Amino acid sequence: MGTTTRRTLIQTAVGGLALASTGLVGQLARAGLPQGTLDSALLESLPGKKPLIKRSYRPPNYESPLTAFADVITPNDQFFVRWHLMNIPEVDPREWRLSIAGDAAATPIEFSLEQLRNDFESVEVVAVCQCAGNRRGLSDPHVLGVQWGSGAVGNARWRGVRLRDLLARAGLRKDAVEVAFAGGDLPALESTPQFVKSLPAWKAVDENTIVAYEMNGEALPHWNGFPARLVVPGWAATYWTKQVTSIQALSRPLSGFWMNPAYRIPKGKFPLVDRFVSQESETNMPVTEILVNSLITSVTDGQRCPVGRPVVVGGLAWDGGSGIREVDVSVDEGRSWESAELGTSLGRYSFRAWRYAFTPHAKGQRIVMARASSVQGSTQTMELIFNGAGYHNNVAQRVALQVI
Ligand SMILES: Nc1nc2c(c(=O)[nH]1)N[C@H]1C(S)=C(S)[C@@H](COP(=O)(O)O)O[C@H]1N2
Ligand SMILES: [Mo]
Repeated sequence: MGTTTRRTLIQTAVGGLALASTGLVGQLARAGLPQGTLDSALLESLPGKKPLIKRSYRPPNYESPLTAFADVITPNDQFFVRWHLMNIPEVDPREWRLSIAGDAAATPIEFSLEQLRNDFESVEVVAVCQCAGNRRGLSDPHVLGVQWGSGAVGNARWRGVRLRDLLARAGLRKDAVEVAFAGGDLPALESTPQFVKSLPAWKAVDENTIVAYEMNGEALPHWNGFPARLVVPGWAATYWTKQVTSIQALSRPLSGFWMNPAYRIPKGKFPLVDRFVSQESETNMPVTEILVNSLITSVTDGQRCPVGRPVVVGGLAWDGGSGIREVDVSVDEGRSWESAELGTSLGRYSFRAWRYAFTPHAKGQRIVMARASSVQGSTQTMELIFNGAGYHNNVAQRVALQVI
């Protein structure tokens, strides 16, 4: 990383400290200002990114503001950023190597970026990358962890090579139970475990699981895993290892902090279909696929709307890969629901746009809500399914409009 870049980073950090010490955000929150105002008080730029909402600086955790979701494809420079560890190297693409080994790989092998680009069929998938903890900050009661609002999610067109093609070249054996992934990032303290995650073998060899070297037609941004990252369509982003350097085919389940106790949910509490059996315990299981969800993007909390004029309630919906069947909108706080019009599908792993127009005829507060349903048959919940880590928040959103 060049000196200019580093200076920018330091200035950003100092700006963040100043903001925290004046307690501006706290004051705004106490004044009861809408979420949009609170978020804009936290806007900050990382090098190469437009302003994002800072949740922490070291490690860098920045979520996308609502403006990033104007289109079904989230622009690279507004895509959220989430890292667990402090030391994120600047990777030289000529020196970068991806090794594939492990006790369930008969012929361990290593690839350069050139080889990934030239020696394998390149494939494309549009897929939602969502942190399992998206909306954790909205959990009631409050839970520990990065206090994400609704912006730890994004949708991109990913291009790369099928993981199963790479595994085949490494001689993947039939006794492989899991495939593990490590990136280039390292902890600041030796006592902090490296970020290593695994997938069940069946998901690793799914034709849609890829090692991506392109995002929306460009190289991946540094903050989103340059030069290559895992893309696991349908599954929570914890499995989407960035700056991936090592892949291990394993005949036994992976242990380690980031598999257990991290990213665990109580068994049987969520309507999930995909199983990660080798990691399940009596009482809990790892997060797997993304729950059906939606985001209202066309109107915001506290927005003023003139009486007698049409209001468009629109946004995005997504799920864990079955596709969106329907989005229902309520303009009377959930008493009645109408179907929204769906936009073109970019594939079952993608965000899907939707919209519904109505005309308010009376002044006063108007609560609008959206609730998506998936092809697989799940619908967003009306009440939070509470869990201690604040994962999988897919409560139907409420936005209060002021009709004037
Ligand atoms: N190497 C590495 N990859 C990682 C992580 C990490 O800390 N290190 N975090 C994961 C988690 S929890 C999330 S939510 C996504 C975030 O992807 P993004 O920063 O591109 O939005 O990266 C995943 N891949
Ligand atoms: Mo995450």
